[in-house]
Amino acid sequence: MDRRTFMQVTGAGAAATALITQTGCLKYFEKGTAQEAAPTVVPTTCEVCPNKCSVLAVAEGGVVHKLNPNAESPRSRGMLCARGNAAIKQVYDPDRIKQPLIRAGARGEGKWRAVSWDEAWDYAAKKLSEIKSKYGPEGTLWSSTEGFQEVFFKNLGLALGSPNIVRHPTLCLASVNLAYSATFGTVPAFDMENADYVIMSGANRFEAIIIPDTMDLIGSVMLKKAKLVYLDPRFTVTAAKADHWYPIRPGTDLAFILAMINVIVGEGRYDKDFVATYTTGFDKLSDHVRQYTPDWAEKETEIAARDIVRTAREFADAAPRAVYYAGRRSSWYTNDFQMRRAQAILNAIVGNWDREGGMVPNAKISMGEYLFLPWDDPKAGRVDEIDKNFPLSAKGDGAYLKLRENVLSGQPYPVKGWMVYKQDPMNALPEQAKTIKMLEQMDFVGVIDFQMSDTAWYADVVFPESHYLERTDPMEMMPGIWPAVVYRQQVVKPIHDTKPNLEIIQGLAKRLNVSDYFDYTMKDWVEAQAKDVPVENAFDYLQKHGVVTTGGFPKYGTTLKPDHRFITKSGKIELFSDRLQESGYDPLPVYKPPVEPQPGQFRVVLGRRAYYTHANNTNNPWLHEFAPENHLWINPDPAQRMGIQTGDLLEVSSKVGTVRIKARVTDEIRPDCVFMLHGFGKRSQWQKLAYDNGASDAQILETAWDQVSGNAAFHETFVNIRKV
Ligand SMILES: Nc1nc2c(c(=O)[nH]1)N[C@H]1C(S)=C(S)[C@@H](COP(=O)(O)OP(=O)(O)OC[C@H]3O[C@@H](n4cnc5c(=O)[nH]c(N)nc54)[C@H](O)[C@@H]3O)O[C@H]1N2
Ligand SMILES: Nc1nc2c(c(=O)[nH]1)N[C@H]1C(S)=C(S)[C@@H](COP(=O)(O)OP(=O)(O)OC[C@H]3O[C@@H](n4cnc5c(=O)[nH]c(N)nc54)[C@H](O)[C@@H]3O)O[C@H]1N2
Ligand code: SF4
Ligand SMILES: [Mo]
Repeated sequence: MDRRTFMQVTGAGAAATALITQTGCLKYFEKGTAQEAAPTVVPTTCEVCPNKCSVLAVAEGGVVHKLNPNAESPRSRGMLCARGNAAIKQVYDPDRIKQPLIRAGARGEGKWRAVSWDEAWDYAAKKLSEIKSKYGPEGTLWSSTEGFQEVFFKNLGLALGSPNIVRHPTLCLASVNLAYSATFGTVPAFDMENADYVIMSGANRFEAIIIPDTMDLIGSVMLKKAKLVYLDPRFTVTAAKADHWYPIRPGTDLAFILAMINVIVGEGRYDKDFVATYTTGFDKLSDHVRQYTPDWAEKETEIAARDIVRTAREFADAAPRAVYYAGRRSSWYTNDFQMRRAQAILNAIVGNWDREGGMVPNAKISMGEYLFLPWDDPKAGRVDEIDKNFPLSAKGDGAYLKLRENVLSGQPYPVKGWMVYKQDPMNALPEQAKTIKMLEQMDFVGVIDFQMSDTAWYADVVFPESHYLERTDPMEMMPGIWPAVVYRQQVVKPIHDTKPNLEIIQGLAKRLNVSDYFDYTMKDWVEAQAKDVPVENAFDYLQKHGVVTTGGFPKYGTTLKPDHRFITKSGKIELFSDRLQESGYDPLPVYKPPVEPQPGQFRVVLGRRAYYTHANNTNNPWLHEFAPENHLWINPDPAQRMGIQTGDLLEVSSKVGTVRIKARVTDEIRPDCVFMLHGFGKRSQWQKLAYDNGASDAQILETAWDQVSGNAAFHETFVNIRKV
């Protein structure tokens, strides 16, 4: 497909509808299904973001020609977004990593020696073994982001005896997950399709695509005219589709929510039966929120008290078909947990739990499991000392920023080997200078990626994984309102000397004497998984269809029985939480005002646009057409005062770094904030389109984290700006 055709089908063409243009979504292939597909069509699963949309890949002569959506998926339905479509370009990127590489110059210098797989494995295993003998297995760190083959990577770290597995949640959604778990004992889904009233704090669903929520919102908000109230210091595409957009003062959403609770409780608009039957701590909540009046919240949020009162009344009246949507990336502020918990409490008191158009416990369908040899628990504690620092958080995922601090200080013990899978810590962590320091103090760094990320650029060994279109992965059960099992299978043979992660891990395991734990093939693994999938000849079915679901969803009300025990300490929905109190945290959300920028300073806020995933595909030439570089969004008021015009080159400095980036003067952002898109200003020269193009937000963002979950707090950075 040429560029012009791509732009047309993915919605950038002039003929596309307004919605498609803005979301970058592709909805025109609704009727393509696996059964109708020609023999060269392989059902598989997209790997370009966490959504895992179902794909029908069209290949001929070992070349992928086109990716179409697979409408059999109850989750992604007939949608494959611009990023998903453009994955073809990743396969045929001339600057991909084509064979294993060993560093030949200084770290970050970009000098490489192409080597055989044996040499790469031998070299890495020798280094990891040396580190293990000198510092113990805890001297090795294993960091990764979600993906269907992530399990093998994590397992190698665990089989070696390292407690130091660190995953992406504390850069992404750890605080929201913990807040809902602390309240309901679980993290629910939101029935956006059937909701009549939706409030969103900066969950930019028409650009930051989450399926099925994005498609459900298109249905409910755009077609059925459900009411959408959207709070964001930026005017996003979601703001454009909302009934009310409030450019809230950053960091004050908790004040807005507490004032809503104040109105709903004060006016007796909560669901009294539900609160009495299913929750605990209402009286304490009621006393607690008395101080948080709408007039008080107006001063904090800059949203008029009358608008807060109206929103509270409308929300309570629309309940249970009303949701305060949880959002996904909750790595914002240092009090993020409490802000998300207040949302959970607000949802609880209007009784939208497990109701159509409300919040729904995530449903699952069954899937088998391959039983591999278990290993002993690691002897050492985690280097991030998570038990001590974040006693309530998910232990297995670690706390990334605290971990980096401890590794840098060598406390409580040295960590000298770092293996990275499907992650780019150089860009995903704030304060890049610290990440570089951490890379530099390692005796060994190994990266498994399909392209030369900034982190790979600083590695000692780079293991090229085959692209998702070139490999078969484990199946995955995607829980939700419409749960499904999805399968990723090879569409074309690898075009370079690359391997799937399982084989990369097995090569290392053999040399590290832990092969026994990896004594299986991908086929063994997926066959075991397919065994319990509730469809006849499940393996065969998944090969033909790529996705399995069962009828009977959505299911509402399964937990609405007065004797239902929620997985909380009290067995009820905890408005007041003893567990939080016992751990030294506020048992009810207490508002603390955000830190203010000094005069002349701006707060940096982050967010997605529809055409890029993180720092992952800013080098994709098709996507590059949508946004060839990033700009600093700045409001016309300060811009005028500072004599800044669109296109002017700016120097942007925080306490930890300085970048240069061009201005975009726009009233789509508050005067006290600036915004830039992630994934530009790369250091890796192999990513030609993103290298030294625009600026990297990771270089100026400061290190801060949420107190309860340890989640990164990415919106706590203030910058000074100067025209160059
Ligand atoms: N500054 C800043 N930091 C952020 C964010 C932000 O917006 N701004 N967002 C945060 C959030 S919400 C998240 S989830 C994290 C995401 O952080 P990361 O997980 O680091 O995100 P990506 O940029 O997608 O990087 C993934 C890397 O995996 C590689 N990759 C992709 N597919 C495959 C594959 O199939 N196999 C292998 N081996 N490698 C693959 C890509 O080439 C890329 O180098 O970042 C967080 N950090
Ligand atoms: N196209 C695309 N889609 C994606 C991804 C992607 O990379 N690209 N990544 C996926 C992943 S891993 C994630 S985690 C999700 C993230 O999806 P979202 O959770 O929607 O997160 P962001 O897009 O980062 O949007 C955050 C918004 O919050 C606003 N904001 C900043 N501060 C405040 C504040 O104080 N109050 C309020 N109310 N708003 C504020 C920002 O301006 C921004 O618009 O998207 C997923 N979908
Ligand atoms: S939303 Fe787009 S990038 Fe993400 S899985 Fe679906 S098609 Fe792929
Ligand atoms: Mo994320």
